[in-house]
Amino acid sequence: MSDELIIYLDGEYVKESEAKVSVFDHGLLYGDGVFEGIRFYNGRIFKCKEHIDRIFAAAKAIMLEIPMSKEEMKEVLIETCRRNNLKDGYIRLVVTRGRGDLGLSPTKCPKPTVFCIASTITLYPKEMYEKGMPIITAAQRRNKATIVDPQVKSLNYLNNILAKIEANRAGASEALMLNHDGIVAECTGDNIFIVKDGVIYTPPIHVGILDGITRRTIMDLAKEMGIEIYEKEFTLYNVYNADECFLTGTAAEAIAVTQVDGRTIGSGVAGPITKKLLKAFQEYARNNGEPIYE
Ligand code: PXG
Repeated sequence: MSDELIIYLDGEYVKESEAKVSVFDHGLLYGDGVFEGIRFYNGRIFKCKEHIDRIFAAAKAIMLEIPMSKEEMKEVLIETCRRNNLKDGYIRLVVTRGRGDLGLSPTKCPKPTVFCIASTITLYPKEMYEKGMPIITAAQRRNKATIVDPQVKSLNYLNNILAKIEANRAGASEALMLNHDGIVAECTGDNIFIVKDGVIYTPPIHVGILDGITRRTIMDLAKEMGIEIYEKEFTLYNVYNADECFLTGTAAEAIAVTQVDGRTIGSGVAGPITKKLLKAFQEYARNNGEPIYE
């Protein structure tokens, strides 16, 4: 058996070394495309339908017609995991405008490029879930929803990458991004939650954030547990003075933040609500999802 990954690319399953995209692909030339990052746990694709719905919605927003049905896309996700014999890992699904010419116009791109990678995932170290992580606020603001709406998980992540560079330079793992009005939006690849007096708050979509699938799952789990949770605008003041703060995302699941811009959050370690939600999330994620192997 080859130790190369098997990649889905435009209708075929090919070896990683043969999975090549044109230098004329507008995904590369202009960041013209959309993507998803999806986890699979214990042989099941987590929130498979939600991720497929989200990429179709993003494609619709940028007027990109995905050349397959949602059902066919589900089969691609499943088959890519199967061909690589994977039970736990991470899927990267990408749809670009396709190969065109050197002009901007998508009319020169007759066929979107679709590829899917299923691989393993590098996680944050385990201790970080106990100790929590330090983050910083980036000077870089989150894209305004009236420019390119952050709800579109597009191939243009420069905004977030610039914020990530600020985090790296400050020795932090993540950067918190504010919107144009200074309202807390999200991190570069995670949504943010704070806890105050037993109540959870997370920014609403309209401040300009990705409608995270982990975010929705955590909101549902909190409601089921009877914890009050609201989508509400807040500022850095509320973050600095929160009892707990945590981030959610496909890769991180739910991870505590214990320092923001040098201010210690709450007790300085992962708080009880964060820990309870992470446990519930992990339990839920390992027992729900689209089966890969029948
Ligand atoms: N906000 C942004 C801007 C994201 O890109 C999330 C929130 C969390 O959404 P989900 O649906 O995953 O709960 C994301 C998703 C990475 C990486 O390498 C992160 C994402 C996507 C791909 C890679 O950190 N984040």
